[in-house]
Amino acid sequence: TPYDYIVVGAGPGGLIAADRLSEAGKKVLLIERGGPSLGWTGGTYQAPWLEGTNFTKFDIPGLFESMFTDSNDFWWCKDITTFAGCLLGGGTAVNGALYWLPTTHDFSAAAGWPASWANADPYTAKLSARLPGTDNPSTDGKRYLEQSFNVMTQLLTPQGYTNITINSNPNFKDHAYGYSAFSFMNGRRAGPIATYYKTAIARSNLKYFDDTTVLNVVRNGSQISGVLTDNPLIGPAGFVPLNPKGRVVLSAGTFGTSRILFRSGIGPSDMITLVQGDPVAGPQLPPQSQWINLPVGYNVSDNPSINLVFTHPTINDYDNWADVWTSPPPADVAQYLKDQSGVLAQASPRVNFWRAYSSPDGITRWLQGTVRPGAASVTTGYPYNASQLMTITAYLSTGITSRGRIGINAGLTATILENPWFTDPIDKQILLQGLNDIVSTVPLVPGLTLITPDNTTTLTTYVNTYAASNLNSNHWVGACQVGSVVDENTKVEGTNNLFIIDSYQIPSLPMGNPHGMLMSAAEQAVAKILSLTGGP
Ligand code: 6FA
Ligand code: ABL
Repeated sequence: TPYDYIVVGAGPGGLIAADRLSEAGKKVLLIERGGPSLGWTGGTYQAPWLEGTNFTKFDIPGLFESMFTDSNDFWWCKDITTFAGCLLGGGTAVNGALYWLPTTHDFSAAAGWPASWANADPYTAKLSARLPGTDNPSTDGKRYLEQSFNVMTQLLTPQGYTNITINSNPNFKDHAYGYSAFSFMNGRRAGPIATYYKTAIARSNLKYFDDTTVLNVVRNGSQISGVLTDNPLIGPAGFVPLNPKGRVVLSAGTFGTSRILFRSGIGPSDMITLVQGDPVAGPQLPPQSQWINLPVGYNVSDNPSINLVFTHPTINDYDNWADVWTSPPPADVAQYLKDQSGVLAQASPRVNFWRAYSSPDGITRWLQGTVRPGAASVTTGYPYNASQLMTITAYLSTGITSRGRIGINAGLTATILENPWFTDPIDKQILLQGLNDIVSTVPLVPGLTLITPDNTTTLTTYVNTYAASNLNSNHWVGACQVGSVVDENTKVEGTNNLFIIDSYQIPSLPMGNPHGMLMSAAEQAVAKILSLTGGP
């Protein structure tokens, strides 16, 4: 059966697209390569202490840190060399769920958007009506493991910071700090799954296929006729056709969407040549005369981030989250299972802060900090108390000028081709300045000790020798300047009916962790597509 719209990928972009298109009465097929995540979606990944409940690892916010330490980490895409979620919800099924309503700057010309995108407020309002977010996720209204908030108040107040409710004032992002906000609801992971997916899947005009990978779009020149998948149950030899006026929306994430484009003969010729050399994918390419040469994979950006690890006698780091999956404290389990309250109702972050920096090139760059009890790694010559760890991750955010390139290798694994961090030395200079400012008031906070780096390493040396791969923030966004890969309605240049709605079509990094901003962008993108003439 042909479809009006085929949406590829059930991450935040794809779920919003699928929900709004099906709400408009279109016949929609949503295809996801992974399986279910949350318990009510059919997910079954449970620790023994969850047996008999419908809570999976993905439902319980407090299990977030165990995503990185579980040996059975089936949810990460195995053919992408950075962290990416391959399951219902994509990154939002496994991420820290820090949730920030976008700023005006996030959709401005300075951020790379065409003027037709500048008024994002109605779309952000649509998003927050569905998913308000909370900085107080435990259902009993209490805050847990909040010791780091007091430490940060002592550290940041002398630097001129103001404590605010961050999502009540999205544009206040200079010398502002507050409680971390999340896309959780009712003490559970929610995001686009508990909202957009929930309404989409209930509609009879939406069909959902999971465990199905889209290999390429099938096209004759500029006209897409359908998608080829690895699942013969979806259609003959895995092919699904579009209606004559139908459209494909790619929402497979920055890496996944790029690979589908290459495999469809769209992108730089060096990437398509690699596809040509693959015995399975090569024969599916359109003839070379129909290749569409676009800078797919260029100009990608990700926040460079640097961890500072501290100890403070008041901090309880929850045993650094080490046993949270295997043997969490029984009282916390009982409390969570009773009414979704307590420590397990929140992911690890506790405090976020922002500061703006003017830079020698005239561009304002923002620094964002995320504070959590615990630490991913400690390198120190000091003796220290391992149950009193606190990490500040400092991200260089909006204004960053460094860019890199992603693509595929000969095995068609999606990978970084050129690192996107610190290609502009000014980015490094400003992040270093930010780190120096953060630690400038440590002597004013009794008991607070910076242990990584310790006193044998200056911050300058620490930054200069920080492993490039550790700078990764998992916040990949691409380049979509009009006339580059997509036009201002998110249509891929050189095609009639191929669209992109995901992190790939975001031109530059937003102020905060991106999933809130990119869901607002998805609301706007799908509205633009629906109002475009010539469609189904
Ligand atoms: N963003 C935030 O805002 N706050 C956070 O706290 C936060 N934390 C993390 C985090 O802790 C980790 C470990 C990671 C990896 C990311 C984090 N992010 C955070 C970033 C945020 O999750 C991402 O920016 C966001 O999920 C990107 O959304 P996209 O729509 O661009 O893409 P996804 O990768 O989420 O989804 C793509 C979907 O397509 C997946 O479900 C995938 O399985 C599917 N897919 C890919 N290729 C496909 C194919 N060929 N066929 C079918 N399906 C495909
Ligand atoms: C994000 O936006 C980042 O993409 C994640 O890297 C980050 O989580 C979450 N939000 C929460 O702030 C961190 C974990 O806290 C670390 O334990 C882990 O080592 C790191 O991700 C890996 O990138």
